[in-house]
Amino acid sequence: MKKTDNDTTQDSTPDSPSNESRRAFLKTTGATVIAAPAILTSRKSMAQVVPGVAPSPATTPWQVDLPDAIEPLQPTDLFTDAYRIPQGTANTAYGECGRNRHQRWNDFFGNPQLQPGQADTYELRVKEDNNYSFHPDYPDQLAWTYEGVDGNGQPYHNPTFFARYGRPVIVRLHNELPKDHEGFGTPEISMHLHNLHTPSESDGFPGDYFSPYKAGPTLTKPGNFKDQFYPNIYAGLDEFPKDVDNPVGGDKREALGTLWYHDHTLDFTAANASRGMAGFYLLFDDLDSGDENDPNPAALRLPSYPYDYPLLFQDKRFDASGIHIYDQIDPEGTLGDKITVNGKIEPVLKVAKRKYRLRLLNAGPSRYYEFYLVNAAGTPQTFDYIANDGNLLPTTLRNQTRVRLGVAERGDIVVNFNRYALGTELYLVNRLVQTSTRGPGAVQAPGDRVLKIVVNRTAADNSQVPNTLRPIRRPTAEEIASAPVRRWTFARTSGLWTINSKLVNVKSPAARISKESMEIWDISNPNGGWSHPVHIHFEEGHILQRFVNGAAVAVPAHERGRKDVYNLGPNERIRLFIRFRDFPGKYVMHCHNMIHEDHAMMVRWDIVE
Ligand SMILES: [Cu+2]
Repeated sequence: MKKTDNDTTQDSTPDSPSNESRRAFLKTTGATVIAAPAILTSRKSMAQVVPGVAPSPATTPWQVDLPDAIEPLQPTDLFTDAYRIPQGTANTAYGECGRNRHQRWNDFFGNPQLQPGQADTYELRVKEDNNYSFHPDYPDQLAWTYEGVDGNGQPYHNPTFFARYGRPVIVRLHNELPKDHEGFGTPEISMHLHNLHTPSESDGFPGDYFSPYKAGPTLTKPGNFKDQFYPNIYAGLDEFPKDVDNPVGGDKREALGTLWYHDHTLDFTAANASRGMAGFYLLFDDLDSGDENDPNPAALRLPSYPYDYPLLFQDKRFDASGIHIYDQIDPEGTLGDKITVNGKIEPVLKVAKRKYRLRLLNAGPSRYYEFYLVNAAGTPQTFDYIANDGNLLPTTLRNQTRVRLGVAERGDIVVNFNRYALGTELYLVNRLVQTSTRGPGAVQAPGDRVLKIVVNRTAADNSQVPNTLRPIRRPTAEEIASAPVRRWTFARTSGLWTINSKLVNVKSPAARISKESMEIWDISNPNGGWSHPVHIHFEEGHILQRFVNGAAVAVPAHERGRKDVYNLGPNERIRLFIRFRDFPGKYVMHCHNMIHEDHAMMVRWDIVE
């Protein structure tokens, strides 16, 4: 194995593309932003400057019902247009942006063009919706969302993918945002599927943003659309090749389950994701099969659709007239004080008297949560904690009462509503106090009610929650001893957010890592005032050790599986073990507090042959 330097510094130039584009943005928004913090509202044809941020106007709770079940995204036939059949190389002649060619395309499909039946094909259209409702007390307003098609052929926002290991997916992402817009966000897009084992060119790399008019620095041409290829193989394809005994390919212990997609455009991730561009991608295999009636004795038979229900939380701030606002210039951003659940403020979920799998996702931009399920008296209720960061834990954590989530972190829990009488009302509350975008404060009861749950019907239940979930491949003592150590420091430097004292440079990697190697990443937050939920793209890691102020502390039980988000609190340091496999190319690590990420706490690293 190739050794890397023990002390790597991020190789970034002062004039990074990030700085250039931020300067260009400041220029186009005019001199007023220099004098006062600018709050750009999402109201069409209005960009107002507000000298401070008042609390969002009050709302009447529990006015809107969430649907009883999540509607799966329906596939689209991509073979009807002979000029735009999915292919390995970018179809720039017919409107695709200038992406790199899909890696291993011929291994998967054996032909330059996709053949019918070889993959599940979907389309998402990123569009402006001028009549979006967060809450009936607020006016209908502008949102930017991914639009898909439901089972009735109707368009809907931010659809949920139901995908399966061994079944490749092609997503055709159309950019239909207006060229000229008012307010925050940028109409160039780059969609990241967090944290699928996705080849670089389909990873939603921040420099791969596109529109019909503009291409990011790591693309060769603008375009109307971009095809993203999700192989849905387990990580470790070269070590565990596809064969008759391993029909999917890769290491089955590496299976992912609860994933989410969101915009990842350089400098504008917080703004664009906050405007609404985020949704779920659920991935199943023969163990976590998505069928609680599965006759396969190996299947876990966890609660399944329609009792498998993803919940996406985003914090947002609204102005006095109830219009969503966000400051994309201030490096401290805007802290939301209204928590949206699947895009709605204080909604109601009506559930059947049986077990549910609830998949909780902190979709940012910057708030942390510590959720409790409480009864009407505020008493915490127990549940099983089965997956963190989308990965089924080795064993079920029973009788849990809280789920703490940094930005982008996921927690899957199973709640047994059969314990409650029909008509029982429960609440999901957030007890974590947070008053700035720098990080969370103390845990305080009773907390804010963000979702009301009403048990309103009966239903059969053949699901179970076994003690043993998915086996884990922990690194051996020999692997840990021989792995080179790479150090990354997340800090505030001259009022900006940096990694190893540098801002991001998407054009040049700060690290080149050999394919099929393994390393220990030692990441630290030497500051006392901030928290950083650190996300590493493409490969998951195992937390080996945690330190606070230099002293070793226990790794919590829910962090002892595989992770893709590593919460670095004030003066914290983490050592993690990570492998680099299968698909060379450019990837990033960044703070997933999207405000820190945009201001430019991110680093490009490459896997090289
Ligand atoms: Cu951060």
